[in-house]
Amino acid sequence: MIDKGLLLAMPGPHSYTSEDVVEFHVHGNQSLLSLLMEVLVSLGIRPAEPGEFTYRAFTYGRMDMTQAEAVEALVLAQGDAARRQALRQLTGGLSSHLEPMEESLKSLYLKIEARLEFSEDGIPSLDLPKFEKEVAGVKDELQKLLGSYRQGKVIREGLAVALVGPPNVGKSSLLNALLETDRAIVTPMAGTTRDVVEGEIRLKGVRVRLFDTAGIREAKNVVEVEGIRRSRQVIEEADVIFWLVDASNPEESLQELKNSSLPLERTWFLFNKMDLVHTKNPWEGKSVPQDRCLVLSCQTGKGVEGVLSKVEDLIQTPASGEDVVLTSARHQKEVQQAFHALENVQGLIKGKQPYELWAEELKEAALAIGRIRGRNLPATAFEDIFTKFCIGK
Ligand SMILES: Nc1nc2c(ncn2[C@@H]2O[C@H](COP(=O)(O)OP(=O)(O)O)[C@@H](O)[C@H]2O)c(=O)[nH]1
Ligand SMILES: [Mg+2]
Repeated sequence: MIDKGLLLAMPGPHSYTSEDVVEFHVHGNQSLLSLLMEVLVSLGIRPAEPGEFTYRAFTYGRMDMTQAEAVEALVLAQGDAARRQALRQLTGGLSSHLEPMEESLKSLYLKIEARLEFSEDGIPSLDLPKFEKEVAGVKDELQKLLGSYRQGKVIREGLAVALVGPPNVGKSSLLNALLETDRAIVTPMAGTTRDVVEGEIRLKGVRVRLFDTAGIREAKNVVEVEGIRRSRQVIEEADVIFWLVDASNPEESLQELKNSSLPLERTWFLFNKMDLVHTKNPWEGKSVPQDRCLVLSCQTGKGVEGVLSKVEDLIQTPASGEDVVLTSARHQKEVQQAFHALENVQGLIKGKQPYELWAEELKEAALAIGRIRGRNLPATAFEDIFTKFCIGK
């Protein structure tokens, strides 16, 4: 006797993998579990590889590759939006979007292939305008999917927001205000924050990670220099950069900006300490894009809401449950490949190149989309995908 427990028998083909499956439910005691495993192994059973159950489910056709990958995404989902996204993929949302595209690509390919093989048999000549329109249609769909990838990444991994700027402009104060705690040390002394301080909030079901950084300036102290190096690292990796400006002394903050070479398409300018000034538009006459400026005061709390809603705007989760979003780098790579192949087809048509070359590209596009759903994947790809899974899934 090892334990008293429950044995669940799940006959195929209705089990998770489609095979006959038995589950032991026992008490969660480590030595008990080891003993039970010992007994089972002595009976010729072995522990599962990571992702093996899902791999088997895939092999038996219980799910396609996008659904198998969604299992792992669901386990790892951070936040509500990521969970919904994974669930949509698990129930076939992405596949049902890809299937008609693959079909269209195949039929385009076959149209060309038929004319290659039976050129003398009097097949009507190709309706070129219609053909070109169909190619452009699929290409548009692929482009939309590619556009959704960044959005998908935010849903899955969350949004990283960097609070940067020179010392003493109120970066740590803003972090605390956004987190509604005293997470970071705030003092009137320049150079208080030396390390990156991280905090997390949730907006629209998405994880938003906030990074408070050491103020960027010419520093001699080795600790501060290291702090500034880390600030630059955070800037490098952030999705959104908030460059803080002391509204009561904007020149200095903006001077430092010139030396910092920020990626402007990801940067917004927050004029803090508005309680100290009388102007409404402190950016006037300054060389910053006006439509990227916000005002606030961490002291009074006025404007902090505005910063939060700016972050919300940047999240853009799919509004309806219908939107299909690419979340995986593997999928993105294949869609990109298909997209390029269709670009090539368009070039070949324009250049009046032979059908053989069109067929080659169309086939490549169809195969790339098929690979997303797990068709014709090289054996090594399965290993790459499933070894990332947790054991027992
Ligand atoms: N008057 C005023 N002072 C502020 C405001 N925000 C921060 N401070 C003060 O500015 C100083 C530096 O703030 P801190 O958050 O440490 O700046 P950091 O170096 O950029 O992290 C502290 O004395 C804060 O109390 C604000 O909105 N108004
Ligand atoms: Mg600070």
